[in-house]
Amino acid sequence: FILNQTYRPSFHFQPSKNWMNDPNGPMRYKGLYHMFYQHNPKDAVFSDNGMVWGHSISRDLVNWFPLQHALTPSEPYDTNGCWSGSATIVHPKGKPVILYTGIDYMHRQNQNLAIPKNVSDPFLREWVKSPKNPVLAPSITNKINVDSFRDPTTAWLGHDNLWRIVVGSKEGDKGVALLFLSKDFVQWVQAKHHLHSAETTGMWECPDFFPILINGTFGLDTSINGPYVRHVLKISLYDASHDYYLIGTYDTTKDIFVPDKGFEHNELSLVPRYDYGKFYASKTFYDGAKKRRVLWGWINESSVREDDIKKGWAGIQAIPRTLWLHKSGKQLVQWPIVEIEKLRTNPINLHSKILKRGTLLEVSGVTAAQADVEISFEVNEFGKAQVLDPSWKMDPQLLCSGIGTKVKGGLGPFGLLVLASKSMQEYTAVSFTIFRSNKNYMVLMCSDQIRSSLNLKNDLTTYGAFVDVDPVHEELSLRSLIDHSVVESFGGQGKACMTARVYPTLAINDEAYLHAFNNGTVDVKITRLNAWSMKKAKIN
Ligand code: DQQ
Repeated sequence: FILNQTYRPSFHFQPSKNWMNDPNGPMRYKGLYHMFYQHNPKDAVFSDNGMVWGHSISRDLVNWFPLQHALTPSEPYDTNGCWSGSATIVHPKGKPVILYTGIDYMHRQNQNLAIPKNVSDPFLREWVKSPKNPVLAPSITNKINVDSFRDPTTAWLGHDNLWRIVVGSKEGDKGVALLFLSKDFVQWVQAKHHLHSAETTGMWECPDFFPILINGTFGLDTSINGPYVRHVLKISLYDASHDYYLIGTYDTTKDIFVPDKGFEHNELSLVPRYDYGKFYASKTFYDGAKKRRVLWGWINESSVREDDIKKGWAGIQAIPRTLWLHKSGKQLVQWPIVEIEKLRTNPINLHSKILKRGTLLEVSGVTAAQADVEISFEVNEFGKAQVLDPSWKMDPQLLCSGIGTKVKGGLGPFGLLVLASKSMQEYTAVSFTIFRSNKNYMVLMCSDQIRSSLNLKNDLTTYGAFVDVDPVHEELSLRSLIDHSVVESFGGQGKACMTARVYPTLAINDEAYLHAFNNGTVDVKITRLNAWSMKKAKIN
C-alpha cells in the first residue's frame, strides 16, 4: 500500500509531522486556549530521550496555531525528556505555572516547575524552568520508585490555603496517587497517606482529579468544593492501556478520595471508562469562559510502526469533549465541544424512515470521509429481543466480537456503516443491539473494525460497551465524527464513547460511503438522521 497523506485527519488536532502522544497542561489564559502535547519532533515514533512539550494556541478549540516548543530537554534533571504534566492558574493573580515530569541523566523520573517568561504575553511563548528544579524527586526517605513517579496533576487549593497535587505511581502492583502539599509550588511535602490507591491495578499514569456538579452540566474550577460537588479521579492504567474513572467524595479533613465504587470491589471491566476504544492519557481543564470542564485525550494509531514511519506522523487528539455528571450520579457524560459544529456544512436530514431488517440505506450527499452524523432509532418489537445468555461472558467487548456468530439476530445490530467502500469490501460498523436480561433491556454498543481495511496489518480489534439507556422509554441515539482515519462515536447522547482508528484502502476521500444499516431480524425506525460534511480546520 502506498502511504501518502490519505489518513491525515482534517479536523483533529495534530502537529504538522512526527509523533504525538499525551495532551499536557491544557488551559485557557487571557482569552486563548493553550494546548501542549507530548511530542517527538524528530521522528514518527516515541523517543526514549527526546520528548518535548509542543505548544499551540486557539481561539475556539477548533483552529490551532503552532508556537515554538514550550519545554525541551536542557538540564540534568530533564535531559532525557520532558514528560507529561499539567498547568495550574494560580489565583488571585491568575498566573499560570506548569509542573512536568523530567527524565534525568540517569533516566530517573522527577517533577519540575516552569513559569512563563512574560505573563503579559497571551501566547505564553517562552517558559522558564525553576532554578529550584527538580522540585520533587525520589529519595531514600520517600522510597518512591525512580521508574514510577510521573504526570503531576493540576493543583487545587485546600481549606488550609495549601496547594495539592497528585503524582502517578505504583507500589509493587498497587497503583497509587501520591499526594503532595505546597504553599509556593517549589517546596513540596508528601502527605502521610495517598489520595487514593488500588491493589493489582499497576502503574497509574496521568491522574486527573477534579470537582463536578451534582446537578447540571456546568463545570467547576479545580479548587471548588462543597455540598453540591462530587469528585472524579481518572487514572490511565498502564497495564490495561485505558482511562478509567471513579466518582466519589473528596474528604477534605482526611484529605482522601473515597469512591462510591472503587477498583477493589469490581472487575476492571465494571469500572467505567471515558472511552471504550482508543483513548488514553487524557486530561481535563476548566474553561471559565464557557463554564465547562473540557476533556482532551490522545488517540494512538492502530497501524504498524513501519507504516507510521512511512507516513511521517503518528497520534492525534480526540475532539475536545465537554464532560459532566449524569443526573443518576453514576456516570459521566461527554459530548464534543459545540464549537466543532461550526465546521458542519451541507446538512442532510431525514426522519421517520423504517429501516427494514437486513437492509442498508445509503446516506448520500455528504463527504463520507469527513462528516458528522447523528442518528436516532425507535424500536417496537421488544418481544423479539434476544435473551442475554448468562453463560456468555458479560464482557461487552467480547459480546461485540461474537456478534454474527453466537448472536443470531434479534433487535440489531443496527446503526451506521461508515467509511464504506462502494462494493462493501471495507466498512466500519458502529451499532446497537438490544438484549433482554430478566425483565430489563440492555443496549450493547459496538464499533467493529474487522472489515475496516483490506490491509490486515492494522489492529482491527472490535470495541464494545453497554449503554445505560432504557430503549423502551428513551430515544436510542448515536453520533459519529468521521475524519478519514478516525471514527469517534457517542452512544446514548454521550453515555458511552468509542473511538476507533481505521485505515481503509478503498473507502478513502470521495470513494468513501455512508450507510445506515439493520442486520437484525426485526425492522427498526430511524426517527431522525442529520448528517453534515465537515470543513477542514486550520490546524498547525
Ligand atoms: N506518556 C508520558 C508519560 C506518561 C505516558 C511520556 C502516558 O509521562 O506516563 O510521553 O502515555
